[in-house]
Amino acid sequence: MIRLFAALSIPAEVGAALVPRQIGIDGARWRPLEALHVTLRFFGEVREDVARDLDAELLSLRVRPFEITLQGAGAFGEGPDLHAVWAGVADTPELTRLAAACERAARRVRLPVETRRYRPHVTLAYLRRPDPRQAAAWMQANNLLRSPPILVSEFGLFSSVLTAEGSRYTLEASYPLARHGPAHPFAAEE
Ligand code: 3AM
Repeated sequence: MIRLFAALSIPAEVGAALVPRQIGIDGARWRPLEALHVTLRFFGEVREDVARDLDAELLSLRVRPFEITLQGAGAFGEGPDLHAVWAGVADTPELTRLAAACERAARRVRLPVETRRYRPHVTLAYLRRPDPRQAAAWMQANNLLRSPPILVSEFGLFSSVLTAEGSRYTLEASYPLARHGPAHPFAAEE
């Protein structure tokens, strides 16, 4: 079994501008620069043969490159349940369509349907019972965050391994938008 998700990587220079914002909440597990991403679809624990099918489905998606802009800041959960703070993504229909295409790919390989609404974001920290005043102050201080436009010309399939320091992600395959090339490890095993 392999724990997989599809995501957009954040360019290093955009990520580097987020790092200075990773302060001000005691006990927060701030995510390292290399882990910053916009999840398109979390697939969960997947059998290797299903992963190969999923890889083929993602490879067959036909989506044109587009731009996204990171905008605003927010949190998942409320009060004692507040468990993550993130940078938001400005409304982008193309991004919603790409996420929906990943959802359809997941359904074609018979993974369980995702019922939650897609809310694109870049998780900056995971939290456990943070001081609510610190969390509120962080959101207020970062609410005007806005990145330059980010060209999305590919997306990735990442594996995730849980470690003591948090999840460690590995890029397993990448899928150029518009025209898809080779070099896909799951397909190569066939
Ligand atoms: O995009 P972020 O970093 O917020 O929270 C996990 C992370 O999201 C999420 O998938 C991303 C890569 O691990 N994730 C983990 N378990 C999940 C689940 N059961 C989940 N998303 C939905 N359902």
